[in-house]
Amino acid sequence: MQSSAIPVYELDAFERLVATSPNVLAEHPCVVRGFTAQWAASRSWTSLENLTGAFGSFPVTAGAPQFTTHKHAKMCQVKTDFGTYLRYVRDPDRLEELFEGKWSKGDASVLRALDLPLYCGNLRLVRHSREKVLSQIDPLVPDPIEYLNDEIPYYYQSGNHVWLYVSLAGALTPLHQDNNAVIAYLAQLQGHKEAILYSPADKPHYWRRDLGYMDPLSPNDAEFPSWREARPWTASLNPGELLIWGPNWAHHVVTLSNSITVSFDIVNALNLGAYTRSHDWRVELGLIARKNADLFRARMPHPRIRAAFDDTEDGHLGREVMLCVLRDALAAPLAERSRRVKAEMLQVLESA
Ligand SMILES: O=C(O)CCC(=O)C(=O)O
Ligand SMILES: [Fe+2]
Repeated sequence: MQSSAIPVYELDAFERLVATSPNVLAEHPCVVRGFTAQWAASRSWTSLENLTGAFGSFPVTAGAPQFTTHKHAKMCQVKTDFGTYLRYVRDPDRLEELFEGKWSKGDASVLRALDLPLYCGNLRLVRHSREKVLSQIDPLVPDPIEYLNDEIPYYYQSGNHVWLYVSLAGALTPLHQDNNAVIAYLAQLQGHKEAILYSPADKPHYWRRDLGYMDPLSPNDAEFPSWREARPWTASLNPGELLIWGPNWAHHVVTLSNSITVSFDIVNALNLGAYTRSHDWRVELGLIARKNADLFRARMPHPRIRAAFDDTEDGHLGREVMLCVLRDALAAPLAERSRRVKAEMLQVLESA
């Protein structure tokens, strides 16, 4: 299908659009200009030296491509720390020396043959100091986009929802959907990227359960015979621009010039039900509960929680913990907005 250029708005025009059409992100992604300039991160996170000082010791992996979403895709990967990854970004020719003994998939010679740079996309920024990190990207969303993140129990623990991407020209994030049906944005602080997005309604044409996602730059006719029926929505992303998309939109992102990007995940009225029905946060919450079993058992002395701890399925434990937290919260006085969110989550979870 004919591709569509993702519409570009100045911040005030985008804010008027969202005010009159709150569900616009379900219709199409948007590029917004003039939002990130107000962030402290536009200055503090655009220096690799600052980033090394703030996050250099955090453990990460870096892959080429960032991860794979097709059964037959090849990949290289190293286990390292963010500071070492940033040294690689400064000087990619130090590949062999920096990652000696760190390869979990492939090695330096396979990587050179793949002709893709390593790309780290799993820095867990918010696990350690949420306020310090969120204050750098304040305000978190353009007015009047609503976000209910803070009303969702364990939101920032049961999933990574703030991402910092530092990437070399050529770095690839293959086509995928984000976990937990979040609304998400890419805020470009430095360098350029090119993104191709597809509506969830077109998914039968670009995804197969047995294979995964197609490559939008080189669709395989035999594997995805109806790929022409899927409409690609395209945008090039320049410094100071924000690309925002609705729940379950698939995206493929190529870094065109050395780049720094912040990504943030949003839950609001558009996707609270889909978020609640997702499996990903349940598994993470179940794992947190298992790691802190004594604390969770003591706080939630219920037979169903006890039984869920004996169940081997982390997602089941996560769901039971959430049910318990929601019921306890709703039994006490709550602000109206918080009550509304938790009541909807409880209703969705009880009926699923
Ligand atoms: O910027 C990229 O390379 C991809 C980012 C992405 O997929 C995301 O933030 O959801
Ligand atoms: Fe993504």
